[in-house]
Amino acid sequence: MSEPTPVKKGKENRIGLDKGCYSGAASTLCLGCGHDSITAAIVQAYWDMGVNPYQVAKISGIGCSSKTPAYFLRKSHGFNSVHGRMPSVATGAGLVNKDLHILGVSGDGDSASIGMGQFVHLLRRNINMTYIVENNGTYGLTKGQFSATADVGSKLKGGQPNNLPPVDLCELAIQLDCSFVARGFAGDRKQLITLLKAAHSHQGTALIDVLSPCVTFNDHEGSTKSYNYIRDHYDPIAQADFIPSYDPIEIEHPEGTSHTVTLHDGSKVLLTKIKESYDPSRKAQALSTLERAKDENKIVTGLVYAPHRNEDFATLSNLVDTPLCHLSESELRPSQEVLQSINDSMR
Ligand SMILES: Cc1ncc(C[n+]2csc(CCOP(=O)(O)OP(=O)(O)O)c2C)c(N)n1
Ligand code: SF4
Ligand SMILES: [Mg+2]
Repeated sequence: MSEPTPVKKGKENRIGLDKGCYSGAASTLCLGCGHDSITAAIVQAYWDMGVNPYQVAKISGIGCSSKTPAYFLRKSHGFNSVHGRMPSVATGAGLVNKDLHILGVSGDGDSASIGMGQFVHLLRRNINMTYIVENNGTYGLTKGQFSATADVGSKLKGGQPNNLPPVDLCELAIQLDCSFVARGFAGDRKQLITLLKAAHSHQGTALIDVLSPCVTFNDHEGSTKSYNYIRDHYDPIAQADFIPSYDPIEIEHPEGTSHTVTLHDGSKVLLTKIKESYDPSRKAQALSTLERAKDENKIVTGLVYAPHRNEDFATLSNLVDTPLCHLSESELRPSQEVLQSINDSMR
């Protein structure tokens, strides 16, 4: 993969690249698919931030959602893996080269069904990455069966209701102390771009569960993952602004009406009060907010949980500063004496 060359004509971002460097192949998804809106938000967010596409690795599983990395960041590294196995490939890539930004893209089927075991352990390990679930409550690619995130009572196109309780990926992630948990909606591009920027600046796993209607198989009357249903039940917890570390940080909101989350690179997320002062570091509040919203038939979006959990898996594993992939063979191979002492310590 060759590094993108800065262009000096037209509109370029702070590293001199135009937006074309952040797009990809033409989408082959159905017209109006929520996943394409997420792609557009990713292009905008990464271009705005001036992320070097060459420093990003896009990893996905299988599904319409997992096809989307072909449609953005054409100059980035990419690996379209096996159904439900994005987390283990992302873990490997992130540990072997900790200088790369890992951007995982998955679906609700990919993460909440076949990949559930991988999803759970990735969050426990706090792998340094952005993890996007493009959640449409259905297996889009295999023509519209219920997925594990479908709500009780939600109906298939043919009218059959789902009678199994849904997996709420955000609640599960909070229980596992995921260090950044957000919910977005493909139809709210502005909020999603803010969440993507904050996720990128976060060190550790940043999960964004994005409600992303499947217009072909799950956008009808009776579905709780349709555009109309989500718009009617939409409830952002707070207005969120992202202030990157390289911008002057001036906060003007009066005391008690806002909450600021400082990210590891010094960037800030400013949550401005809508209904109540929301502190995303409190686990019980985060869980009760999601549960209360369900009782009230609402869908909460925004940065739901961001506890102070400092150490990602690479740090906990005591990795050396140089990315493992840049170490020479002699640096990687322990000497006979070192091997012997390791063996002796285990006797
Ligand atoms: C091991 C394996 N099992 C089953 C499949 C069939 N399959 C392909 S995509 C998919 C579900 C995709 O659903 P989701 O992850 O929600 O993505 P969407 O298409 O809805 O974006 C299934 C079951 C497969 N490709 N591999
Ligand atoms: S089948 Fe559904 S999820 Fe797949 S591309 Fe079409 S609208 Fe999108
Ligand atoms: Mg799906």
